[in-house]
Parts: sequence; structure tokens; C-alpha cells
Amino acid sequence: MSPIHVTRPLLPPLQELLPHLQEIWDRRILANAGPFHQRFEARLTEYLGVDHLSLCSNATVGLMMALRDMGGEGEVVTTPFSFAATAHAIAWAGFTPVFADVEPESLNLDPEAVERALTPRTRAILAVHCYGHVCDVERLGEIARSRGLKLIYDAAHAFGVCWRERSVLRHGDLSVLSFHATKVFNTFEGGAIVAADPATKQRMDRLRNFGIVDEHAIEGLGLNGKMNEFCAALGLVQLDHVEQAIDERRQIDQRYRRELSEVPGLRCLGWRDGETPNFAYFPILVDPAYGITRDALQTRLREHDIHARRYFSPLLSDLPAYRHLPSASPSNLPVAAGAASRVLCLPLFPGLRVDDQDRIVELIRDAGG
Ligand code: T4K
Repeated sequence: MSPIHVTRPLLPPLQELLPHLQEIWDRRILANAGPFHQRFEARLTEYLGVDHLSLCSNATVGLMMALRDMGGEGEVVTTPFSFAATAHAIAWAGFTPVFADVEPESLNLDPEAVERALTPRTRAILAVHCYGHVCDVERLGEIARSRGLKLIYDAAHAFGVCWRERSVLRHGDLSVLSFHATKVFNTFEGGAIVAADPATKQRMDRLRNFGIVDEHAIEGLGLNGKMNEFCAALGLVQLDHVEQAIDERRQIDQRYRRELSEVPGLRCLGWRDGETPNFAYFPILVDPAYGITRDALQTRLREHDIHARRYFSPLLSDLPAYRHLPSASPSNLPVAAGAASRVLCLPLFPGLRVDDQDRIVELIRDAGG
């Protein structure tokens, strides 16, 4: 039996991509906002229901650009319960991360903890729609507006997610998507920055291309954050398949939920009313009542070549780069710390076979004490 990983990339039939590759080969335009880049950017903007979107090379660079666009220095309040890219982007952009705790239900930033973390040096809030679950966008929006702060969303997990029937990417000043191989929608590597207004999109377009305005002028501190023609062509083809992929994800999610929700000591993370999810991850929280620990359950599954992952443990506040920060103190982050010690993300991807999922469920049921 082959191993079952936490995810497996979505790939379209190769034949659908080959004509696009032929076009690239014929044209020899490989990069720098070529024809596939332009077509994919336009189609994705429409598909996601947003107004202003800039493709980029990956979400980490997208976050760095979104943050660096603020200029200057200061603090950015963020969650410790995320992938390393979230805090690293803040640091690379020249700001200091300040960690605030998360809410117990969603494991997203707790607006009250955000308020407590604000200081005169705060410049922005960087919230993460963790697992594609929608942050408390209304309250975070109010806090940012009333304090004159930028509100940026790490939407790496939130491709296609809606809140109250509109794209969640319409909230905040900027939202950044990831199209990494492991995501609901992938272009091998890639990402996009969604902006609230055309002027911000124009700044993002320049930033990702070294700050080049035209042949004679380069403004500001740009970098190379461009998506290439191969990734853009793949993105166009992937768009034709992503809805079916999300539907398959929904069915797998529902089966896990049905089979695991009654297991004592296990909690499946759910959504708030008003969310249209993308089923990006299937996190469970393993409580003492389950009988064995999260780590023991992960090991048990691994013995059967099933590779569930501890997204997100360790907390960002425990990483050597950040643990010296006053906000990284465990007493400041009890909810996040509890989740990091109990969370396990189960395999979830289009193509996960029903019999394999049944096997995973059975192992989890049997492993509990
Ligand atoms: N913000 C958030 C909240 C994020 O979660 C991420 C990325 C980012 C920002 C940054 O986005 P990008 O700059 O990457 O666009 C994985 C991904 O590498 C990472 O992109 C992702 N978050 C994170 C949650 O998960 P690892 O270290 O777990 O990856 P890895 O290589 O162990 O892959 C996990 C499993 O996926 C493997 O066991 C097998 C499978 N896999 C992976 C790859 C790369 C495949 O089957 N094929 C593949 O090509 O971080």
C-alpha cells in the first residue's frame, strides 16, 4: 500500500496543459507579465469575485510586499497559530511581530486579544484565515478602522472561501493567497495579492517587478515576486477543475465529520454560520478524554503509513527567531498553546479513496482508550 500523506496536489490531465506549453515554446515569452499571466490574472479576478488582484510568485513574497508597502517600521499584531511564513514575512518586511491569542472555536485571532496587544508602535494587524476558516472580519475591521491601522489577511488557505455570500478576500486592505502545491488550488508555486483599490494593485504590480515604472524609472524598494508563464498557464487549466476538487473535498470532510464526531475526546473544528468553506484541511483536537495523546495518535497512524500533520505546532511564538519577544510568553497565548499541543490535521485531498478514508477512521476509533 502506498503512503497516505496529509495532502496530494491537484493536477489537471496533462493533455489539457500541453497546448499551452506549446504556445509558450512557440512564443518564447516565459516571464514578465506575458500573455498567460494576463489571461490568468483577469480570469482569476473574475472567478474569485474580487476587483483588484496581482499574481505573485508565492504567498510569502506576497505578504512581504503587502507589509513593506506600509514603509517605515513598527509592530504588526498577528497570530502565533500559523505557518512560519506569517511571522517571517513580518520580520523580512522590517516589522516586529506581536503575538495575540486565538479564539477557542475558530483558532483565528481573538479581536479582544488584538486590542490588548496594540501599542503606539502598532502599524498593522496580520490575521490568518486558518484552515480557510473565516476570521472575525467585522470586529477586526472595526479595530483597524478606529485605530487607523492597516488590516492584512494571510489568506493562504482561503481560496474560494466566502463570508455572507461574498468573497472573504474583499475584507481588509489586502489579502494574500497561496497557490503552493499543497493548497486547494495550486500552480506548483504561486500566489496572489487582492487589493481593496486600484492604486494599491498598481503599487503591488510595481513592487513585484523590482519597482520598475517604465524603461527609464524605478521607484521604491521592489523585488522579484513575479509569477512565470508556466505557472500562469497551469493556473488557467486548474481553474476548470477546482470546483469539482472542492466538491470532492466536501464529501471527504462530511464523511470524517459523520464518523468521528461521536468519538469521545475528539473535536472536529467547524464553521460559523455564514461561511462557505473550501475544505482545505481537516483538523481535529485530541483531548485527554480520547485516552491517548495527539502525538501517540499521530505515531499510531504513521505506523500504518498514514501521515497526519501537526499544523500548527510548534507555535510561531516558540520559534527561536521570536521566542525572545515579550508577546511570545506562553502565559500570553494559552488558547493557542492548548491547540498546538492537541491539533492533528488528517489526510484530505481530492482522490482520497473511500476505503482508505474508512481505514483512517477505523484506526482513529480503535486507537482511543
Ligand atoms: N501562510 C500560511 C498560513 C501558510 O500555511 C503558508 C504555507 C504560507 C503562508 C506560505 O505560502 P507559500 O509561500 O508556500 O505560497 C506545507 C507547505 O509547504 C506550505 O506551503 C504550507 N503553508 C504549509 C501549511 O504546508 P510542509 O512543510 O508541511 O510541506 P511538506 O513538503 O511537508 O508537504 C506536506 C505534504 O504534502 C507532504 O507530506 C506530501 C505532500 N506533497 C507536498 C508537496 C510539496 C505532495 O504530495 N507534493 C508536493 O509537491 O508545509
